[in-house]
Amino acid sequence: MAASYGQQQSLSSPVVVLLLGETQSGKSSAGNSILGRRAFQKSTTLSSREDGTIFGKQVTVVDTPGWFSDTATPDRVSQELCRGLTLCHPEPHAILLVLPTTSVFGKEEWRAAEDQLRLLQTPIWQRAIILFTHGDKLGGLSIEEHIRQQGQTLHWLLERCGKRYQVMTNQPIASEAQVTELFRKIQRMMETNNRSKEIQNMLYTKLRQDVCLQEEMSLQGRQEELEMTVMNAVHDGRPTQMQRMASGRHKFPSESTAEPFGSKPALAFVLLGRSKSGKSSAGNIILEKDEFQLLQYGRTTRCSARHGMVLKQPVTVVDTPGWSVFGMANAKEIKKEINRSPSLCPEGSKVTFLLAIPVDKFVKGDRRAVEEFVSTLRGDVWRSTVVLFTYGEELRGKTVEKHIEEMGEPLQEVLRKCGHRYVVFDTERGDVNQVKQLLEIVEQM
Ligand SMILES: Nc1nc2c(ncn2[C@@H]2O[C@H](COP(=O)(O)OP(=O)(O)OP(=O)(O)O)[C@@H](O)[C@H]2O)c(=O)[nH]1
Ligand SMILES: [Mg+2]
Repeated sequence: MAASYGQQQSLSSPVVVLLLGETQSGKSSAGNSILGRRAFQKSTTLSSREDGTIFGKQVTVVDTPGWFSDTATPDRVSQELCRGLTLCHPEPHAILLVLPTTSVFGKEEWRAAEDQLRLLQTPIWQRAIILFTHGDKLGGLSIEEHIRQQGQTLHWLLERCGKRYQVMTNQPIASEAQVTELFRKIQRMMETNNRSKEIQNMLYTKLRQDVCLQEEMSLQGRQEELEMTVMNAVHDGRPTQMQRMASGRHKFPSESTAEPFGSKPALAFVLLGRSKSGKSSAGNIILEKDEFQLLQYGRTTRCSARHGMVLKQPVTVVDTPGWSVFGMANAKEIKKEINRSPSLCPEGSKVTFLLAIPVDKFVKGDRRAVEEFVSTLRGDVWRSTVVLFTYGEELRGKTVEKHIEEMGEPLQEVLRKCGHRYVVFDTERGDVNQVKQLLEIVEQM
C-alpha cells in the first residue's frame, strides 16, 4: 500500500513519467519524443522536469542523468537521480527503464541499475515499463525477436516489470503510433494499480469493520480523550515521555492514562529511519489506513502523530523526518525533530521506536547514520527499539535471516543493539499478520 502509483488519478492531474537508465541510453531523446519537442538537452547532468499535453492529457516528464555500467556511478549522479524522484510531484505513475537495442543487458548492467534503483527507495516494479530505444537499429528484427535473442537477465527484468515494454525510434523523433502505444500501456498499468489499491482498501475496511466495530463504538469517547492527552502532553510543561524513559521506565502504570482500555495498554510507535525508508507506509500499515502522506513534495520536516485502534489496542504512530544518506537534509533540524517525537506520544503509553531499514544493502555508512540519529534520543533508547525491515517484498522468497547473514557486521551490530528484535513489513501490500507480529514483540519488551 506504499505509494501513490496506487493513488486515484483524477482527470485533471498530470500523468507523471520518470525516465531512468544508463548514460547515453536515449532517455532525453525519449523524453523529447513523448513531449513532441526538444524539452531535454543531450548529455544530461541535472534532473529536470517538463510538462506537456499528449492526446489531450497533461503529462509531466522527468529526465535524469544516466548511471554507469563499466565504472562506479559517481555520487553526484546518484544524488541527482534521487532529486529526480522528488521532482515527480507527487509520485511517478510510470517509471520508464530505458535500454538501447544496441547493447546487451547482462549481469553487469543489472548490477549497475540495481545499485541506483535501490538508492531511490521507492517501489519500482509495479509501475515500471522497459523502453527500448534505438528501434531503428533493429535492422528489420522485430522487438520480440530481439528480446528472444537476449540473455536471461533481460528476460528476468521483463518478468519483474510485468512483461511491459515498448520500442521507440527517437531519431529524429518517435512516431505518433509508438507514443500512442506507450501511453496505452501506461494507462492500463495505472488502472491495474488503482484497482489493486481499491481492493486493498476494501479488504482493510472490511477487516476493521468485522474486528473493531464494537470496540470502536464504545471507545470513541476514549479516543477523543487520548487525543486531548497528546495535546496536553505537548503544552502543559509536564516532563516528556523521553525524559521519563531516561529514568529507565518504559511503562507508567501509575499514570492516570496508563492502560486506559482494560488490560490492553496504549501503545505508541515512533518511526525512525533514513528518508524514503518506508516509515510513512509502515505507519499506514500499522494503523490500517492512509494517515501519513507518502513522499510529499520536498521532504517531511516535522513529526506528526496519528491515532487508531489496532487489534483492539489504542495505538499512536509518530512519523519523523528521515535522515539523508548524502547529507542533503539538515541533520540538526532532523535531530531536533527526532528528539521531539516522544513528546507526541500520549502520556502513559508504552513507547516503542521502530527503526525502518529497507531490505537492501546496509553498509558501514548506514550503520553510522543509524547510530548517530537514534542516539540523539537520550536514555536507553535501544532497549525500546525494534528493527522494522521495510520493502519486505524485495526479499523475493529469501528469508530475512539469510538477508541479515549476508549483510554482515553493520546490520548485525544494529540488530544486536536492538536486542535482536525485528519484524518484516511488506510495505507494498501491507498485512495484518505483520502488525500482529509486531504487537507480540512489543508485548514481550
Ligand atoms: N539512431 C538513434 N539514435 C538515438 C535514439 N535515441 C537516442 N539516440 C541518440 O543517442 C545519443 C544519446 O541519446 P540521449 O537521449 O542524449 O541519451 P541519454 O540517455 O539522455 O544520455 P545521458 O543524458 O548522457 O545519460 C544521442 O546522440 C541521440 O541522438 C534512437 O532511437 N535512434
Ligand atoms: Mg540525457
